[in-house]
Amino acid sequence: MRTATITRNTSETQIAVTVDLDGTGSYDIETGVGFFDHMLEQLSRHSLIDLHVRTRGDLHIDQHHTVEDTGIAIGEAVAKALGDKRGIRRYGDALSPMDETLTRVALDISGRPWLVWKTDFSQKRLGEMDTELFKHWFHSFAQAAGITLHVETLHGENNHHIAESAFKGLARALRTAVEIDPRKGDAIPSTKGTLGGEAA
Ligand SMILES: [Mn+2]
Repeated sequence: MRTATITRNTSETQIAVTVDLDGTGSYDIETGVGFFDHMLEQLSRHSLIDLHVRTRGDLHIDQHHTVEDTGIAIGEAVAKALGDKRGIRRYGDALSPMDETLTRVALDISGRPWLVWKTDFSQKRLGEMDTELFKHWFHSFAQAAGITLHVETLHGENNHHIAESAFKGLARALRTAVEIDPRKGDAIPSTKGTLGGEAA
């Protein structure tokens, strides 16, 4: 079973995350930030990764710790559920259109975290969510999951579409990359024999 649960408690946030990589895209998400919940629901629905998230964060300060630590916990849960990554496709990409917006996402479950982020917002907030936190969430997730992640919005105007196309693109790329490739048997998809994060 490729499932994992992460609980993460600090003075700033208390988080419980459960993932099932071989799920159906069912979710139950409450972070206290409505727009953020909406994005994580997209992530689950389009990756087919079941996602249960409960975050109680210090929202009386701002949303920073809530968004960052939820990204870390989801990344850690995905990494834990992947285990030694035996049999996975490893690479995934998606062109993610949403009306006038088009975002390209490419990723490698490499064990070498990296984020390239070429996505800008013209509004400071979406709903009550600070738009600068989207980059921060993707960075936190990529670091914790050990994923090389490229996100680039090729064009877009509507800020809601820009954010949503990025999360949906991540979802679809992740769906492919975490999937078991029946042609690989139980091989670890690296000529080094490990995807533990050693130098390229
Ligand atoms: Mn939407």
